[in-house]
Amino acid sequence: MKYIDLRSDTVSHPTAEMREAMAKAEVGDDVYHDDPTVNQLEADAAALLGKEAAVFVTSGTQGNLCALLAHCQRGESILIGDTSHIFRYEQGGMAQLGGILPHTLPVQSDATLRLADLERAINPDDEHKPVTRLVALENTHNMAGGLPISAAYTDAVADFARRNNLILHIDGARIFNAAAAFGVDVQTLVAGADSVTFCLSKGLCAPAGSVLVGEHDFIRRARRARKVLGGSLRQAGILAAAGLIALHKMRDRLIEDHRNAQLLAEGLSEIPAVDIKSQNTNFIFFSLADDASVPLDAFVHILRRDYNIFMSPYTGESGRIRLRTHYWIDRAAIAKVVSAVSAILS
Ligand code: TLP
Repeated sequence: MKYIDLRSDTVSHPTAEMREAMAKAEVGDDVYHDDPTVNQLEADAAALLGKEAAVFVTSGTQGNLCALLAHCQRGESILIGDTSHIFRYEQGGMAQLGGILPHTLPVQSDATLRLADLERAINPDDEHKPVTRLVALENTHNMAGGLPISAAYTDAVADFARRNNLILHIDGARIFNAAAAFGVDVQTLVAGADSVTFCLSKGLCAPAGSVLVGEHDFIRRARRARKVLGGSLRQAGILAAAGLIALHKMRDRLIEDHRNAQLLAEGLSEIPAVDIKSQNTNFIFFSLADDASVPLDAFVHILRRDYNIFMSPYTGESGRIRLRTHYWIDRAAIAKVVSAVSAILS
């Protein structure tokens, strides 16, 4: 890449190996379950996460929506973090298209929901109230600065869900970053979940696509939801071929992105006008000191115009800049970013 794009890990491009595999992919019509490459991806994804079945979806947003539509009836409610991606950044698809009511709870600084809050939020069997059907967690948590949540916490929520007859869904868009951060097998992070969405196209570099996993019957309903959302692709094996490489060859290197994020945060923190707010997994948040030589918008503009470095002010939290490391951000890029930021702010 001629530019250095730190706006998100979603900007990562497919690798040369992915492009080659895509060109050679064996394909069929996936609506007939006839695409061998999609079938392989779904089987491998289900096995890797320790679930019965999987469905390839176009995006994380679609995976989460298919899950909610397959789990819940219209008029039912779900318990979900107030800063979760599903609630904040998926256009309220659950309500818009599924008639599902989000009951939001405060996300704690460690990216968890308090069990006591969950307990209190369950509606009693009362004809005035929507039926509480599901709990949704997010791992890693985007708005909490990319914090991973532990297997022990997820198990506790799963246990709570089982005791209360609730379903547990995990938005695991970056679940492999969480697994890398804790150094655990991904199965331990999702063991108690009924369903998990994860993305092939963020840190794992595939050009598009996510996977939703769960029990056979749930996946059958989720496939129906995918169809009505217009997400059933035909020769999707072209995309699944890149997804297979993402799944099998890109997970183990995510820890490198985390180390690079740490290095970048360390480098930036030595610049007096930079205030690092947090660094977790592949995320960094920082702000500029009040007396910085340029305001934030101008800073972002100059970085792009003069250095080909892309950063974006985080819309959710004004005054902050969010950076993400990924496959295409290497040590040389980090050095360039630190020196450009230093030059602009000196
Ligand atoms: N997040 C994107 C933007 O939408 C904000 C990003 O750049 O981080 N769950 C989580 C936790 C996510 O961060 C995202 C994408 C999604 C779901 C949705 O995935 P896509 O973009 O594939 O629909």
